[in-house]
Amino acid sequence: MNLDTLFRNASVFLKNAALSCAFAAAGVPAVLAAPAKDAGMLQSPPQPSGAPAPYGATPTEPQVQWQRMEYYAFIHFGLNTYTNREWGYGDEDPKQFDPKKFNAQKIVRTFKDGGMKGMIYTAKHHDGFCAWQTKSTDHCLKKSPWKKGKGDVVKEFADACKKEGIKFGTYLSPWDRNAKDYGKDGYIKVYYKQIEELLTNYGDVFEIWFDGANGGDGYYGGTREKRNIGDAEKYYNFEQIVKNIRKMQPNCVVWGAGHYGDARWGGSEKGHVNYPHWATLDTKKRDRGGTGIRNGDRWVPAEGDTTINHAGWFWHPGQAGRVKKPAQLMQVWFDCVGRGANLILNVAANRDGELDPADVESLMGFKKLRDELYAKDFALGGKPGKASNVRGNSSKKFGPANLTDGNPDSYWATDNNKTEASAEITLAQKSTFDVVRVREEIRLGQRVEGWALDAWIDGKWQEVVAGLSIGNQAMLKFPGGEITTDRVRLRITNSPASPCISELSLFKMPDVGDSDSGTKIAGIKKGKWKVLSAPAGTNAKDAIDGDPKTFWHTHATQELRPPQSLAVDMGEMLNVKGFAYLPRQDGTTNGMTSRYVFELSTDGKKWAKVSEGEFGNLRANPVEQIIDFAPRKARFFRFTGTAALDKNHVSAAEIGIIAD
Ligand code: FUL
Repeated sequence: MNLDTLFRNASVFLKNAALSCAFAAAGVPAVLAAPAKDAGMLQSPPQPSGAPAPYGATPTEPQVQWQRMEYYAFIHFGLNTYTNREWGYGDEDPKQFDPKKFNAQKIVRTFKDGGMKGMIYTAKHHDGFCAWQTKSTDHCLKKSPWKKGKGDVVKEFADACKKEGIKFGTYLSPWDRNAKDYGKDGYIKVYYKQIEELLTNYGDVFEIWFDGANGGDGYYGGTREKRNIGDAEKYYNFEQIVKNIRKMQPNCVVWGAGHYGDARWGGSEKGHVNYPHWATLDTKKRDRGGTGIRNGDRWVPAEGDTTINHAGWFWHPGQAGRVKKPAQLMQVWFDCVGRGANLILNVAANRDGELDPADVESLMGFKKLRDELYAKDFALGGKPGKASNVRGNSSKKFGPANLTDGNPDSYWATDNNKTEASAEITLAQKSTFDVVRVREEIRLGQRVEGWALDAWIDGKWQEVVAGLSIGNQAMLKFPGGEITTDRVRLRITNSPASPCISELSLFKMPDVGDSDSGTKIAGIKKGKWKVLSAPAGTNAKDAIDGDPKTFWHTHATQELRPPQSLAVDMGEMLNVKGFAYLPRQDGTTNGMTSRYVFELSTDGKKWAKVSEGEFGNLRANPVEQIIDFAPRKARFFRFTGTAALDKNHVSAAEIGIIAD
């Protein structure tokens, strides 16, 4: 399905749907092109005299400082932690929230030890439960047994961040499946109040997240209905929200918020962004966030988001074996931070309020690999050699020595008409490396579109790697592997404006170890399984063949609309405790099941319903869903998809069974 159809058909908006709507909207006033420099907002240091004019859209200073953070934590922790859900319906009882061992400082210290520069806490997710002492709703901690209703998770995290010296940020879902007025004017007041509380009572907030998943069914004060809000940007009035935020916290980076925000989604929940990668968006063109828009009129850099555990954003029982390995996280690092975006990595807290040991182990393994990668910058302190051009002949201000001085604020620049340029660096000694990182002085815009690194090998210059965009940084591994040399040359091959390059670094890639995905299909072996019944002409076997690439879908000659069922004979009586649904993995959401019914039987005739519910967030994060229930003897199971995300059929890559 193409993206346009996706945006049109989605009944639940994607996190960036607000963005896409914004781009479609005509007549956006030019004044919105760049975030206004509000009172109290950090100001960029002055450029040296004779500096090049900025090219295109440029960042505010808070955006520059934010991009330099590179990496911070996400922590999903709320009522969903206790219900094994990714998206709570809004009717969950706050009494379930009772983390017996929650220690914010221990968690924050773990993040800090993992090299994270901050953390963002889900103060309220789509289910509407507020994990702070709010006056805006009673669907909050006041009704939880934890600390006798007097606890405040937001405060504990914010205070712990201050103590540990990392930054605190917050996520406040606009979509609220609990609020009775959601979709009406009344909710907007409630929501503004929540923003105000979070931004005025807890000290500095470095980033606030406005997720784009909006509208759909929910509890909504007991009405249990579907509510659509139309244009999210208009309904929430993000223009006003951002104005309010600037007054309360002028240095807070606003994530999402249609075309009023300061930072954008990276386009998938796998953490990576595309290459080339642009920090700009355009008020009139669409982009899912992964690439950005070259020469767009607004500076809105990307943040790649992913979760360390394959189980989802919230903690789920049995997730210990499903953690991403350090080697995989390293790949995400290169494909996100190495392309100029920031990385937000989720590590969920469990029902005790602690991080899962397997997640922490991987987090630390990942840190170790990055430490090894950055242990030595072979270019640092390197001596400048021949440069094709230095701006105004002023080596002190704009010479290539700035490339290797370790100071991201100084840069090598050329005269205005010299858009193709090169600069040589002699290294302190002959060195072996296989990674290069370059940075632009982004305060002057994202300029370069093509560059290459040459090395002096066997008595001549040889190109070892070529890149496209740079922006905050471009970090590339050499396709031909490591090289040994004491002379390199940076060549700017394509740039509409004179280049302003602030850093050139050279690193040696560590041995990252096992890069096996760590994703195993859950459940018992399916050797004896046979399809008992399925809609005629559909490839039901593909849902139980153990191969995640093949999938069953009820789209034979025509679409067979939900509900559609698949019944399986497992060949023996088992004590069944749960089931797993792996959505199709081919990048398409057609027939992806958003609601299901699951039944068991001892004879294949009489069925008992053991579970019914929703798979939340599959559109953005199509990972395996594991649903557990009270154990029950059965030889047969029946899976029914009762609603689909897109198109009118049901699909499944694998159905698994959790049994003794
Ligand atoms: C998504 C949400 O719907 C997920 O539940 C999660 O919070 C993720 C970070 O963003 O859009």
